Order: sequence, then structure tokens, then C-alpha cells
Amino acid sequence: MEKALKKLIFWELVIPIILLILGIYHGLMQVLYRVGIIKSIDFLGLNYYQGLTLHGVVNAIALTTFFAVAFGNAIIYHYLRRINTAIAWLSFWLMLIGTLLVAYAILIQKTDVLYTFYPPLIAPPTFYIGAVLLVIGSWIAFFNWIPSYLSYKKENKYTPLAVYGILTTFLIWFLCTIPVAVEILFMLLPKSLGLVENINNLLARTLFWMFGHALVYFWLLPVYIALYTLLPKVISSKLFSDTFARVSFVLFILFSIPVGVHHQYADPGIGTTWKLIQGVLTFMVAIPSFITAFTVSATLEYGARKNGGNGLLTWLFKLPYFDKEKWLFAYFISGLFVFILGGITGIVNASYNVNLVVHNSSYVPGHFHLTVGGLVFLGILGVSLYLISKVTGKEIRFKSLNLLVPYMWLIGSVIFGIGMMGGGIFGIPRRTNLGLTYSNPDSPLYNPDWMIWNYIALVGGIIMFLAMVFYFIVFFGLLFSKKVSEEKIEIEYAESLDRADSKLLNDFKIWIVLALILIVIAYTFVYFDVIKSTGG
Ligand code: HAS
Repeated sequence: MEKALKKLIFWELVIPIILLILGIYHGLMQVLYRVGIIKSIDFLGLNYYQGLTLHGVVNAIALTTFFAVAFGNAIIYHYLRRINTAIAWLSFWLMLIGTLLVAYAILIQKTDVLYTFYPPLIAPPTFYIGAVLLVIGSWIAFFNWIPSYLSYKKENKYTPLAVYGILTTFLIWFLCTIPVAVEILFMLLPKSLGLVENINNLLARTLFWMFGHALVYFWLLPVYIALYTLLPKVISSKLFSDTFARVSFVLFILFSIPVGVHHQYADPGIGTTWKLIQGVLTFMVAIPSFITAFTVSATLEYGARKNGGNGLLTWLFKLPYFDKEKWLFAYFISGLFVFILGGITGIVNASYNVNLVVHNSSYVPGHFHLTVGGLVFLGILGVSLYLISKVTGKEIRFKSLNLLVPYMWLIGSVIFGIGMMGGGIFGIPRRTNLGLTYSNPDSPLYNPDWMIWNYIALVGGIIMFLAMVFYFIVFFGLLFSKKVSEEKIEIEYAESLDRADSKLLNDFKIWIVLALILIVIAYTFVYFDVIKSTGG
């Protein structure tokens, strides 16, 4: 069983990273279009929006989902020692077929609906069927863990933190994918198949965003799990508080979903009261990240002091920033630094009135390249290398290069973020082929004042691209190196300074019920408004 599972985890990690070659290439293309180096509708046979769709779908949907499932399989097996391997493989095949269908729709059928697939843009059926298969595959992985968890719980009172975290992640994922499934199955797919003529666009957007914001926590939480387990181990520290970590997970169950309307502050047809209420709830969903910031800082400080660090802040110098053997630390700490900026800019977005300045501007992609493109991406890259090296028994070969990757990404993404967000404040739009318009001196729309921001983003984008070239060298170097130790499924973790055996925290039922109540309160009148304002 363990052998089949190791193979499965290996492929679940390797396939999306190989696909990432396409995703990263189209990231570079984006900055080239935006600065006007490419001044055309398409490049090498792919149009601007096709490339942008591919960039978003590969990086933000395929990579994150495969990683979450692979990490979940590893966590469940490592801690609970029971998992149904046949079902785990079924989930993999569904996800893979789904991803290939989506790739076919984008590359061959020229789908360019972007990763948010808002109507009235409509994709061919293959795109939606592929997306549904990917999600169903990930649900099956989750359902497969539940019997393992329940049987473990019968014999043990304490649920390991990583298991608690991964179940929380997928609970949120399961709940939030229901509205997008409704959108796809009852609106977009019938429209794409020609079964219905018209669909309600505002209703579709609202269903999408009920899913879309919780989606970002589905991306983030696996990395939080790694920060609570692997990070303290790497620096020979102890987790500052297992209880705080669980409180943070529980708060995500409560507040991840009833906040989606903050993506629709500018949409007509939804009352301002409900926008404001969901805006306030958005501030609540930032709290678990503040708790994480505190817990992780305290964990870092504990480790550094154990290692001889002292002073109010000078202990910071005792952390292993440039230790080649502790390379995973570099991925985590770079991601954490970037996430400070990602978090602050999220709070800017969430502020109802301030959002109106930045909405639909390049500020928004600036923000999300510092969140999903920052901590989440670096966490996934680092933990993937870690898990691949465990399940293959191989070691990283190019250790210096490996240490360079996260710091280059940190520098690149911060510069890119400054370019995108600075420009966004001055009105540069997102999702626009600037090479044909605002960055093109031959266009009547040309705006020279914006060029400086596009150039800053270009510099950041090139550094990020180079970081990824180095990452691929490290990644393939690992894949093609010789086996040096026993292959195993292992997630190293450090002890916690406390132990969270509170019954309340460990009872998911209470939190699910409370979350459902909150969702009903936050969304009932929103849907009422949507239906009323659009005439049904
Ligand atoms: Fe966001 C738009 C609000 C977090 C991703 N967001 C997006 C989009 C994406 C995205 C992809 O309210 C674009 C969607 C689209 O295509 O239209 N976001 C927030 C808020 C948070 C937030 C309030 N976002 C994320 C995360 C993402 C993500 C996480 C991906 C993983 N976002 C918005 C809003 C919009 C939006 C509006 C719509 C904008 C519009 O108008 O369209 C919060 O969850 C952020 C909380 C985070 C913190 C930071 C905590 C800091 C930590 C690091 C600590 C550092 C340490 C290191 C310990 C409060 C944990 C210390 C170092 C030592 C050495 C000591």
C-alpha cells in the first residue's frame, strides 16, 4: 500500500510542476505585453487572453489543487497510517483527466474566459466538464480521508494538528465548491451546450464569488499547516501554540465563505448594507492570519533563542537564512515576508470605500501575486521539493541554487507588486492588453505617465521568471539524481509548547453548523437583491 501511495504522491506533485512551465512562461508574456514590448493581439499562436487564462488556470487552480491533495494524502498516511489507496488513485485520475480537458479547451479550442470564467464569456463544454472533474477528484480524496480519521478518532482522543488542518482545508473547499458547481452545472454548461439562451450574469458572478474568496484559503491553509509543523522542525524550535493554530483554523471555517461580496463592491444590483456587512466579515477573516503571524513569529523567536539568540530583535540574526541544509526555511521566510505585504494590501481591498479606487486596476493582481503568488507559491514549491525528496529517497543536488530561488522570488515579487500596485493606484487597468493600447505610442490611448510602473513590473517579472528557471534546474536535478536513502512518506514536525485537547476545538460539527448559519445570514438577502434587481 505504502509503495502505491508514494508513487501517487510523487505524480500528484510532479505533474502540476511540469505544467507550471507553461504557467510561468505566460507570466513572462504578461509583463512583456503590459510594457508594450509585445504589441499584438497574439504571440506564438496564442492570443493575449488565452495566455492569461492558461497562466491563471495552471498556477492558481491546477497547481494548488494537486498540491493540496498530495499533501493531504501524505499527512493522512503519515499520522493516521490508514488510507484507501485505490480511491486515492481514482481521485488522481479524475483530477488529471479534468486538467487535460481544461488544457485542451484553452490550447486547442482557444478558450479565453480567464480563470474566473464570468459570463457573458462562455467556454466550450470541455472547459466546464474538466473543471468539474478536477473538483470531484479533489472531493473524492477528501471523502477518502474521513473514514481514516473517524477510525483513528475511535482509538485516540487527540487529533494531530496537521490532520486537523487538512480536514479544515477540505471542509472549506467542499462547502465553497457547492455554489460554483451550481453555477457551472445549471447555468454555464447548459448555455455552452446551447440548451438555454440566456443566463443571469449577476447571479452567476455572485455564485462564483461565494466560492472565489474561500478558494484563496483553500490555497493558503496547506501552507499554514506546513508553517505549523515543518517550519518549527527545520529551525529546531517548538510550535508556540497548538491551540492558537487550531483557533485560527476554526476561524477560517467560520469566515472564509460569507465574505465573497467584497469582490462585488462595484457590482450594481446588490444592496450597500449587505456589501458593508460582508466587508466587516472580511476583516474577521483576516484575524486568523494575524494569529498565525503571531504564532509563527513566536515560534521563530523560540527557535532562535534556543540557538543562542538574544536581545529584543537581534535574535533574528540567529535564524538559518543561508543554511543550505535547511533550505526549506528560506522558502518559508521569504514567503512570510511577502505575505506581510500581501495581507496589508488585502485589507486595503477589503475596505469598502478604498476598494473603489483599486478595483479592476492592476493593484488587484499586485495584491494576489503577494499572497497566492508569494507565501502560497513559495510554500508549495518548497514543500513539493521536500516531499518529492522523501518519497523518492533522493537529495537536492544544486543546493546553492536552491537557496537562491526563494530570495530571488521574494525580491522579484516585491518589485513586481510595487509596479502593479503603484500603477493600479494611478488607474492602470488589469486584464488589458496594454501593448495594443496604453503602452503603445502609436495608439491614441497611449499614456506615458503609466510607463514607469509597467517597467518596474517588468523588472520584477523578469527576476521572478529567472527564479523559476533556477527552480526547474533544482527540480529536475532532484528527479534525476540517485536514490540515497529509504523512500518514505514523512512529515517532520516539532512538539508544541502546549497541547490542544479542548473538546470544543476538536468538534468540527459545532463549527460547521455555525458556519452554515453565518453563510445563510450573509447571503440570503444578497441573493434576494440579485434576483430582484435582475428580474429573476
Ligand atoms: Fe485577496 C482579491 C481581500 C488574502 C488572493 N485576493 C484577490 C484576488 C486573489 C486574491 C486571487 O476585499 C483577485 C481575484 C480576482 O481575480 O478578481 N485578500 C483580502 C483579504 C485578505 C486576502 C482581506 N487574497 C488573500 C490570500 C490570497 C488572496 C491569502 C491567496 C492565497 N482580496 C481581497 C479583496 C479582493 C481580493 C477585497 C477584491 C479586490 C477587487 O476589488 O477585485 C486577508 O486574508 C489577508 C490577511 C493576511 C494578513 C497577513 C498576515 C501575515 C503573516 C506573515 C507574518 C510574517 C512573519 C515573518 C511571521 C493579515 C501571516 C516575520 C519575520 C520574522 C523574521 C519575525
